[in-house]
Amino acid sequence: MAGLPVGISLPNGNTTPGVEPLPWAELDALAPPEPDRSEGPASAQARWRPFGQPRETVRVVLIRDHHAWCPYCQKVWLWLEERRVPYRVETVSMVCYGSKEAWYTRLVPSGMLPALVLDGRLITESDCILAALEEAFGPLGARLDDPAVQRLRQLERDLFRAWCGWLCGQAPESMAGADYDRRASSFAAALGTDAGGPWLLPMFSSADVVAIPFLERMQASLLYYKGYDLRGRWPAIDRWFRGLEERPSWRGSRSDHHTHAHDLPPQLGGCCSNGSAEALAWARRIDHGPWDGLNDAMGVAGPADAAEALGRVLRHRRTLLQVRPDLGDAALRAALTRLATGRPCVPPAGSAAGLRSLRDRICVPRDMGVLAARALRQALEDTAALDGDAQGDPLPRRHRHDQDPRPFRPTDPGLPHTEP
Ligand SMILES: N[C@@H](CCC(=O)N[C@@H](CS)C(=O)NCC(=O)O)C(=O)O
Repeated sequence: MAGLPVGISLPNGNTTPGVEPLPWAELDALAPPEPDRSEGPASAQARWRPFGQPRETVRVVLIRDHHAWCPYCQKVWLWLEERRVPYRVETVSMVCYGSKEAWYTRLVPSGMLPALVLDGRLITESDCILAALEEAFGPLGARLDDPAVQRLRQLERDLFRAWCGWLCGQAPESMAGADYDRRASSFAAALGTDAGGPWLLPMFSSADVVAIPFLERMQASLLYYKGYDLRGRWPAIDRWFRGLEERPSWRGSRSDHHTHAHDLPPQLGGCCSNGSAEALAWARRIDHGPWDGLNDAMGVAGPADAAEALGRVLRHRRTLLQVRPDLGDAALRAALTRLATGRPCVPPAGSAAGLRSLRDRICVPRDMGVLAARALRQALEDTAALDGDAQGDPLPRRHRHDQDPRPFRPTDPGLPHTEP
């Protein structure tokens, strides 16, 4: 009976044509083949990025966290992509969502990320890593020790400290908010005056790269917890983000607001909402959708984004159904049918909570790109809504063990042979 139209009763009593959940074989046929991610735009799923060089000549191994939550890792990752330095990737757990792999703590006893191996030499601390990369491969735009870059770096670090103080509730709300706003004004002024835009210096450079991961997290978290729209408030910062949205390095390494709103609390020891009407409205939109056009200029998710999401879920469907028994086979197929065909598809009764649990656990960019994730969140939500209002189990705030990567990477060998 797969694919046959069925009547769906809407809350207003009308009926709309829908389809029955497609069988796995038909969904598989609709998914694109897994692309070669070693070339083309940056991707969190790529393990090799040789940039046209023979693999045996690759001198760099980047060790970052599995879920791409670590901003210091993203800083190095962006630099490698922008400078087109060939590299290989290894991934490791962060303590908030898993246990550190033994090979990594043997290599880096503190377990801190990122680490980089350059010509067999281990380097830790993201600033030391960038300095070593610059030494070996040349600068990305202005040099890191250029006084102009140092001055801009200071602005970003001041903004970072003000962000932590405000978001984590370390200072009284109104003082901390005003302090952040003042620092954001200085950052926006540097973008507006020094360069003529959109970048911090006349050319895109390391000055931009070191700021990107932190401003990305500020934008998401301040909307969600404080109702403060960094892009909306400062046109020069919005222009900078619009420029970044065109760059494959950022499109492939960036996260989305939902992922950050829920990955930051365990990393920072908690994020405090100010409970304002704006914060609550943004939080509702980020958590419950609609996600298309949410606070950026990325455009709306199209068929290629839906196909990306479909392919990614199909690849992991067996593990997903094992680790989330609340998500039944037919319910998942119903949501994927919606995603693939755009047609409403009624899930089995009682599946809304399981579908929404999965909606809340899509992790960008680990699982897929921003637009693909929007398409999938929407398909899961739209399908759940046909069953009812039940929400999924709440996301934990002190840890994210619900994101344990091990079931998805059973044979990951890591880097056991690298010498410190
Ligand atoms: N100063 C360090 C900071 C790196 C850092 O704080 N890394 C965090 C992740 S964002 C970490 O590895 N924490 C251990 C963990 O979460 O497992 C650098 O710039 O590399």
